[in-house]
Amino acid sequence: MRFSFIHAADLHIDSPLAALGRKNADAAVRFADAGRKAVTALIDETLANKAAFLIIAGDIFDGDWTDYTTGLFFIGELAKLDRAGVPVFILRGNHDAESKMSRSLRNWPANVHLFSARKAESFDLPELQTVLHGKSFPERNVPDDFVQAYPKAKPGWLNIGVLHTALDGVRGHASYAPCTEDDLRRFGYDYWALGHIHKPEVVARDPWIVFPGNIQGRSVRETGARGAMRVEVEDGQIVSVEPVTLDQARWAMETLDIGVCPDEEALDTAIAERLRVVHDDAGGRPLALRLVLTGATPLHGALAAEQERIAAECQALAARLADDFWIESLRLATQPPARVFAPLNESDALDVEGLLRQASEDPAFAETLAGLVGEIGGKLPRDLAEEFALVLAGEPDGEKIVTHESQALLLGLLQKGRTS
Ligand SMILES: [Mn+2]
Repeated sequence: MRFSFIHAADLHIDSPLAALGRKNADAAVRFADAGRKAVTALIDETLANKAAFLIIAGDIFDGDWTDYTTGLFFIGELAKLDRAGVPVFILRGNHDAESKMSRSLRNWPANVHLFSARKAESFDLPELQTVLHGKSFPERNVPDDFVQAYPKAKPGWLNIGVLHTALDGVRGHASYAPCTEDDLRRFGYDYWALGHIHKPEVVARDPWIVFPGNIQGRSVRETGARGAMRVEVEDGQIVSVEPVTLDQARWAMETLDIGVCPDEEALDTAIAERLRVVHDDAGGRPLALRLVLTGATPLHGALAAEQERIAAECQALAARLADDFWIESLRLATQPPARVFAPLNESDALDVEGLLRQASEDPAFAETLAGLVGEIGGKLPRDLAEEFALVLAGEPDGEKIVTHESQALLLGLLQKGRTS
């Protein structure tokens, strides 16, 4: 006997996506629609796969609804599965527990099985020799031993545990219903259908302990493909667990080393190239990108001085690829080039003086210089080093003064070199 099921979690229906609104109203609308479209994609995927059932392991809603349209949208989607005879197993997570309105609606489609919040319960699917165990969050905070109330495995059946948990709490989400992999192993289930952690992760394969992640990234902290897991079962054994991509808008964060770019033209080329790769990866979805520029570059000062224009240039390059490709933000993490510290008599076209002047206002440069001052101290003969340290320590802002003095000295030497 062969069948499949779909495991999803953390739909957070109608929760607002991070604001792009002020920069681009069209973008904001398309991103806002993505959350609901991803839910529709989940239902379509379940139907197209002829999945035996669908599991949603909590945080279906983000909190209380502003009105009933949020609930009615979800009910409408579930009804599509009901008409196709596909059961849905749902539990409430910490976010749902705060949604009073979702509890006030009575007329859910008949295929919806909601795990009780009063006690752990099991739903049998005898024709599939499969049983699902689960418990809803009665309120936002649950006792730490929450999972201990789950029932014993049913021997000879495929046992699935549905649980909303932070697991061991190392994945950067609030620690709800904490437990360890070993806690889960002891139950002897075949598959733990978890929810709560938004990043997809197959935590273990024996038994399967799986976070499908959220179905739609909601901010630049939730980058990359998002969706659900498709689980294949053959003769009572799980034979594959594969992610299915469902997100309808994509967030990305890219770091680009521009140390090799001698000028803005080269910079444009490097950025355009990277934008094309990121855009291809997003598969035609609306895309929001945070771009971080790094590297030691002669453009450092100019970029810092004109950050707004450079961001606009990036947006202009993105617009060449698609009208729904937005630069969420441009972050500069570049450094002045090492050549600033090169011998002064090196003949090159670089405006060292200009760079130094720009760099003198740059905290990163000041830090580098302070580091060098420290290094010099370390290399001096012991008695001189002691005196050097006393000079530094004797001033309230010793290092800063030395830094300024070194800069002044360098500039002075440069000027002298030019006029002589
Ligand atoms: Mn949660």
